[in-house]
Amino acid sequence: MPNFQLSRRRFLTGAAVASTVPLSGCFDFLGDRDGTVRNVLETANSLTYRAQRLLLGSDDLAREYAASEIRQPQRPNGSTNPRDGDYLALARNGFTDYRLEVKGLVDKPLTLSLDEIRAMPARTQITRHDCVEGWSCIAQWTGTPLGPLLDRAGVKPAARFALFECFDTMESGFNGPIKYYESIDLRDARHPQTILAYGLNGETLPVSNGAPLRVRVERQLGYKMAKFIRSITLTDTLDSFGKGGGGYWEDHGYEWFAGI
Ligand SMILES: Nc1nc2c(c(=O)[nH]1)N[C@H]1C(S)=C(S)[C@@H](COP(=O)(O)O)O[C@H]1N2
Ligand SMILES: [Mo]
Repeated sequence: MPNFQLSRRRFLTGAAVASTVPLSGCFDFLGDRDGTVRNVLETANSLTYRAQRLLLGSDDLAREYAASEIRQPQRPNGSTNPRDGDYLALARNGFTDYRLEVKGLVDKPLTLSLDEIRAMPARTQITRHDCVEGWSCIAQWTGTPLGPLLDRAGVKPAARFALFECFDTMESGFNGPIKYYESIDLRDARHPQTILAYGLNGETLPVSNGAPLRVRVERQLGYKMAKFIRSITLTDTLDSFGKGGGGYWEDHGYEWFAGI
């Protein structure tokens, strides 16, 4: 990333912190990113989504790393082995019968096989995954950029969010199993590093990390990056999904916008 952008962001970040609430500890996103996870949480809680959006801009790239900086496997977290029958049936077949559905506020709903998705433009990036629990991993992700895929479906002007529905059950609710879901705004959906990943560290994405498809949203925390994606719905409201928080963990109190 060019230097002037870095210093612009550093300046703006500092200014915003000074003008809102006092935060403790290191707050340097650039110099000491490893120390920021806990502060990131404070940030997400303290600054409004709108303010973070202004600071981060729409298309600044998350830092990318060299292959030599991959020091450990991507640590599987959350659901690592879905037991849902429909998922197990697909997994048994190596996901040849898998179809990604793209639906909702689109001109042309899509049903895409993995082969079709792998034939689309691909992007490989080495990035750092920050989990809200306080650990990070650097890994190489390969997938197809989400923006052009959405263009294929033709997103209607009223759409504001891309919502991911997943195969894995988190708990049983009154009306049946409650499955993982997540959502991002269209700005993040169209960000150049937002990909539907099917490859991890040069291999096929394993079940434990979200096979056959998981999203990478590199400027947000790990819980935003839905694994085991079965569909993407374009929507103008998050109210009609789960408890309306926009994601499984958001419905349990996490912030919807988890910028880092
Ligand atoms: N479907 C689904 N997606 C999910 C989760 C999950 O439990 N189910 N956990 C989230 C959390 S909290 C993290 S940190 C990452 C973990 O991704 P990894 O297993 O590839 O490290 O996935 C996120 N996406
Ligand atoms: Mo996480």
